[in-house]
Parts: sequence; structure tokens; C-alpha cells
Amino acid sequence: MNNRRDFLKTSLLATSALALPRLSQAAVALSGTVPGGVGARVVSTWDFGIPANQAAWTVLGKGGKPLDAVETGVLVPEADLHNHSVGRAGYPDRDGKVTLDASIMDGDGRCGAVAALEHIAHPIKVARKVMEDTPHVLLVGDGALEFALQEGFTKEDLLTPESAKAWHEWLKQAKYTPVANSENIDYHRSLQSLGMPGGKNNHDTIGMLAVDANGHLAGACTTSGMAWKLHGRVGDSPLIGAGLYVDNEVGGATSTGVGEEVIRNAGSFLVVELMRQGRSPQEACEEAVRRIVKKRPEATKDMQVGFLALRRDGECGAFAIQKGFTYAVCDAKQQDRLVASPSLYQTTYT
Ligand code: SD4
Repeated sequence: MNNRRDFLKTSLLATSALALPRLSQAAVALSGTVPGGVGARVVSTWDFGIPANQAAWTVLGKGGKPLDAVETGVLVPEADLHNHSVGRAGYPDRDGKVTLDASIMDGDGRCGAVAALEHIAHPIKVARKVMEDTPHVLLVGDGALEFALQEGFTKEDLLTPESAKAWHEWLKQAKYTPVANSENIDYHRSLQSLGMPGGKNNHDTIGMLAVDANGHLAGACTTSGMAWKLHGRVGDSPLIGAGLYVDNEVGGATSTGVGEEVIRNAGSFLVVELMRQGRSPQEACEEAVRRIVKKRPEATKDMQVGFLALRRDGECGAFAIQKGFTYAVCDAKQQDRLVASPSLYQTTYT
């Protein structure tokens, strides 16, 4: 009997000895500058992440909130008329309707999102309103539009003449094949005219993650989704845990590419949970990509999915199925760094 009591006592002591430092470490880390951290940093998907990061940095670099920084940042590609995969100039679905998806999340667990939203040029702003002005997380379709109009957003026709032309071209064959890394020559030229790095321009959704020097994070993800999708199709970007997940205790993750594969695997949540278990941001993104490919090896061999992760100490990493994924990194040292993500397959699929 005594033995059993002693064993319990010893076990409890051992448990608390293990548990206490972990708890106190977390408490210390969440309330001050992250030891060994790189300080404030913002990262985002694709080369159009560079101007987006720079806009975010105008907030974060001055000690502003990560949540305000990511919202400010992704407004840039949402407004860009040369960008046909995000915001107001996004390509439409097969019925010619531009439907937008967006989500925003703070590291404290607050989040908001809109899906299949029509006629509103800045879905990220509506997502933030959902987070702040409603008890809900996700509004879709007509309900999301009604809410946006009540909140004072302007109803616009988002189908630009250029997008309409591309849609009419597509209608000639009406073949639906998701493209791994979309090429947008106009956008590439516009980047060059701004003096941004040249090279092949591959991009789709923008996912952005920001951390301040105290390890507080936020993320935003916004897209027009797959061009020529079925009307009503929703991708990973507005789904918390799929296209975006952020937790101040660990870090954040976001994704780009074929949303269906990300949703099947709760991709961004998976990346954050892998980091929680001790994987580096790089390792966590790799494991999430491998998990996706393992589940459907044949179906995914010609698809692109990329993950980008940012830990609360500022370390970041990325991994994609196909070659061609890039991400932009911005911090006090450098505001326009573009990094080529490693990938599972080394050939570029376009
Ligand atoms: C989605 N991940 O809706 C997003 C963006 C996309 O090609 O369509 N990328 O699936």
C-alpha cells in the first residue's frame, strides 16, 4: 500500500516537475520579447508578397499590431488590377461571376472569414468585420454580401474588361484544369516597372503572416480562388485551419494552391500542430505536403500546394509539391527578400 502511495507521490512530483517549467516558460514567453527571436517579421506567399509585405511593414515596423499589419498588407494585391488571382481583378467562375474568399486570424484565436462573396473589392476588410462585429466566424454568399452592405461597403462590378476577355477565351473550350503556378505576364511587367525582382512570375492566393517582437502573431489569406471554378465553390483560403491558422503559443501557417487538397488535410492547422510538437517551420511544411501527397499520390502529382509557416520567434519555412513556389520575407534588416521554396518534385508544372 505504502509502495503504491509512494509511487503516486513520486509520479505526481515527476509530472509537476515536468509540467511546471513548460507552463512558466510559456507564461514568460507570451508576455515579453521572445528569447533568441529575430524580432518583428512579415512573410507572404508569392512574389506579389513583396509589395504586400512592404505595406504591412508600414504598420508592423512602427510597432503596430500584427492584425492591422496583415490587413493593410493584403489590401495591396486585392486592389491590384494586374492581379487576376486576388481581389477586384480576380478571374471569375465558369458563369462569369467573380467570387472572393478571405480570412483573417489573430494569434489569440479571434478570427473572421467570408466565402463566395461577390461585388466587394476588399473581402479581407469584410472578414475582419465578421470577426469584430458579429458572434460568427464565417459568412458566405448572399449573406456575406448583405452583411458587407450593412457595414457600409460599396457594391461594385468586379469583372474587369481584361477578366471578361480571359473568361470568353476560356469559354471556347470550357476545360477546367487547375494550373499549378499561374503565370501572369501583366503582373510580372507591373512588378518590373516598380523595380521589383524579375524572373518568372508564378502566383495565386496571398497568405500573409506577421509576428511582432513579443511573439504575437496574426495572419490573413485572400483569393479569387480557382479561375473558372463551379459557381459556389469555396477553397481553403477562407477556412480557418485549412488556408490559415495562427496561435500565439506556437506560430502561424498559410497555404496556396489547390484548396481541395489543403481542406482534406486541415493543412494550416496541421503545420501549426507539427510546430507545437517541436518541428521547425520548414519541417512542419514538408510533413504537411508529404501528408497531402501520400493521401492521393496520383491525383496530386500534377497539382501545386504550398505551405508557408512563421514561428513565434520569427523563424520561417516553406515547402511545396511542385517547383516554382516563392515567398517574400520582410523584417527590420530587409524589406524585399524573395525566397524560392524547396519542393517535393523538382520539375516546374505549369
Ligand atoms: C483556392 N488556394 O481557392 C486557393 C487559391 C487557388 O490556385 O485557387 N489557387 O484553392
